[in-house]
Order: sequence, then structure tokens, then C-alpha cells
Amino acid sequence: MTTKSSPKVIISGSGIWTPPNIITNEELVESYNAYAEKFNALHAADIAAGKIAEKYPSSTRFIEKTSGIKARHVYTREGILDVKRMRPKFPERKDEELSNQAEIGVFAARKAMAAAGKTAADIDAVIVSCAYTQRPYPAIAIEIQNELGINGFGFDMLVACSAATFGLHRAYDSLMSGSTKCVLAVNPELVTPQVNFCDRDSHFIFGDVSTAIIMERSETCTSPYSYEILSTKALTKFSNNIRSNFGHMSYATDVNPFGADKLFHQSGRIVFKEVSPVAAQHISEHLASLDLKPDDIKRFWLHQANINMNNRVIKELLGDDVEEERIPTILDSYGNTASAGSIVAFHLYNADLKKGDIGVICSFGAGYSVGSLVLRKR
Ligand code: CO8
Repeated sequence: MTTKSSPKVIISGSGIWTPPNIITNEELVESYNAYAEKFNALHAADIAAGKIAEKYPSSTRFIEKTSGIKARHVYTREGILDVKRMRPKFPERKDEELSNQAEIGVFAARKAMAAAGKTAADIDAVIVSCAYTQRPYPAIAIEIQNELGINGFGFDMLVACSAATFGLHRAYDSLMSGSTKCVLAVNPELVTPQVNFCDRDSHFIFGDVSTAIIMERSETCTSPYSYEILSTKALTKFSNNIRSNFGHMSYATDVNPFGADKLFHQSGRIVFKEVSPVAAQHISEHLASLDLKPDDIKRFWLHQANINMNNRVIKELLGDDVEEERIPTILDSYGNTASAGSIVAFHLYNADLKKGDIGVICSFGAGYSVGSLVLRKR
């Protein structure tokens, strides 16, 4: 009797599209402070009467110290720094044109396909997973599928900060089960349209980026740089501490569809305190299930929301004095790119790993949600 060994699922390529436009902390703070000054002057009487809260100035020192962010890439700079607008300006595209999100998804997808040595004919599923899709339907994944000429199926999924890892989990499961043979997983994180640039607490946090991963079974993999996925693990626990109420219900509830609660908002300090230990515990439990210890891990590609948060997670796992190259940081130049952050870190900082080295991709944040993948370099 022959026993069939279980299939091996491989990450065989990754790709990234980084917007060429950059906004530094200095530029962002200068425009926020000009906006706040104007707001305070306009509402001086109501502020004096205690009806409206005064807006205090933002500071580059605060931003860099509390978040680690120095600059962020944005799809467009237009409108963001304009004190009369304080939000990006996108010309609306016609239905016949490629949508902005599909466009940046395709940019990253083509690079991942080239890295994995795949053409459209090799791929049979497209998963778009990100914090927002720019419309509910038709799915952005199906638009990308069409643009690239891929057969099979595509779908969109939203899990905020953990969308990318959860999308990779779905790809892994479908490849393990044999329902797909090669999956393109894309994270077109176009988040600046949801940032409240009038909110001092969060105006500095986010940037735009697009990432893509090709996943397939070992039998078809020809890529010189590839990783076997040893395991995936997901966790969710409901919390209102990071929330956006933007959605189709606003049409029926007669509220302002662009009110502050419809944009990204959070209780940042509570998130920091609650999510960091959960993420550390999640990673150590995931590793323990594979008989691995944090010390066995050559690289941690962590979610990129806050440098202090990542330092705290790593301190819980490994203690003090951890070499910087073991926990690559992209926050300083990208900011928080929602679910794509850990994939950007993986894409930019994996080439030097040696055959047999083990690494962990882990996201954590809104939901709350935590997602991890343990990878071994082939
Ligand atoms: N400049 C100067 N001072 C400021 C500023 C500013 N910009 N903002 C706040 N302050 C002041 C506050 O008013 C406060 O003053 P006081 O002590 O007098 O009340 C003081 O600074 C401290 O404020 P905080 O307690 O808010 O500051 P923290 O030290 O907690 O730092 C952070 C704030 C950086 C937000 C921090 O709490 C943090 O990063 N927490 C973790 C949050 C996190 O990881 N969230 C996940 C993000 S969600 C995600 O990743 C994906 C979601 C989906 C994408 C959405 C895209 C739009």
C-alpha cells in the first residue's frame, strides 16, 4: 500500500508597487497646523463658549517618537496638504476604465508573477484582500483577473490590518485541498481616501502601497527564491477600538456619510495595550504547535503599525538586544499601509535568508485580528 505524502504549499514570488509620491512628517504637520489655526480662528466664539474643542498643533517630534513614522508614500499628493480640502483628490474614472485599486493591484501582481516565473495561464485564482475596496461590486479581484487574462475565479475579502495574511490563509487552504493550483493574492492598500487628515491623533499614520504574492504547490514551483509554508494560524476577537462606519447604510440612515466616525478612528493607546500581548502570545503558540521556539526564527516580518508596538511584541518573544535585521522595519518610510505592511517587510527583507531558515509573517490590528504564517526558505 502506498501512502500519499501531504502536499507542500509554496510562496514562489512577491511583488510591490510603491507610489512615487511622498509626504514627509514636516509637510503633513505644517499643513495640519495651518488648518488647525484657521479652524480655531473661525470658531473662536464657540471655542471660548466651550461648545467646540480647540484644535492643538501636531508635532513631528511626537509622530516620530510615538510611531516611528518619518514619511509615507501616497497615491496622490493632490488635496492632502491643501488646508481648504484636507483629503486626497482623485478624478472619478469611468466604468470602462481600470479602477485605481485594480490598477495598483495589477502593478504589484505583474512583478510577483515575473518573480515566480508565472504567466496568466498558470494561475487559476485571484484573491484581493485589503482594508477597503473602492466599490462593493464587481469585485476588484475579478477586474484584476480580467486585466491580466487569468481564467478561474476571483473574490475580494476585507479583514482590515490582517486582510493580507488572512488572504494568504485562504490561498494556502485552497492549494492544500487541491481546489486551486496557483493563486495570485493581491493587497492594493489605497487607504489615504479614508484618513481623517483633520484629526491630530491619526493624520500621520497611513500611506498607500500595493503588494502581491504568488502561491502554488511544490510540484509546479520553478522559482529560485521560494518558501514552504509550514503552517498558518488566525485569531479574531471583536473590538470597537479601531473602527470605520463608512458604508452603504449611510444612504438610508440620513446621517452625514462623511462624518468623522465614517473615517478611520481608534483609541490608539488601548489598541497598543490590548493587541501587543495578544500578538506575542499568538506567535509563540503558533511556533510551539510546530515544536519551534522564537529563538529558532531568523526573521519576523511583523505588521507595520507602530515601532514601539513591534518592539514590545519582540521583547515578549525574545527579550532585549535583538538584532535589527531580525525584525525589519519599513514604517519610517511607508507609514502604516494597513494589511500590506508585513508583506512589504517580507518582500524587501528576505533575499539574504539561507536554505532552511525559518521566518514568521504576522499581522495584527483592527477586528481585532491576528494572522500568521510560518515559512521555511527552500
Ligand atoms: N502631535 C502632538 N501631540 C499629539 C498628537 C500629534 N499628532 N496626537 C496626539 N497627541 C497628544 C495627545 O493629545 C496626548 O496629549 P495628552 O497626554 O495631553 O492627553 C498625547 O499626545 C498622547 O496621546 P496618545 O495617548 O494618543 O499617544 P500614544 O502615545 O498612545 O501614541 C499612537 C498614539 C501612535 C496612535 C499609538 O497609540 C499607537 O500607534 N497605537 C497602536 C495603534 C495601532 O496599531 N492601530 C492599528 C492601526 S489600524 C491598522 O493597522 C489598519 C486599519 C485599517 C486601515 C485604515 C486606513 C485609513
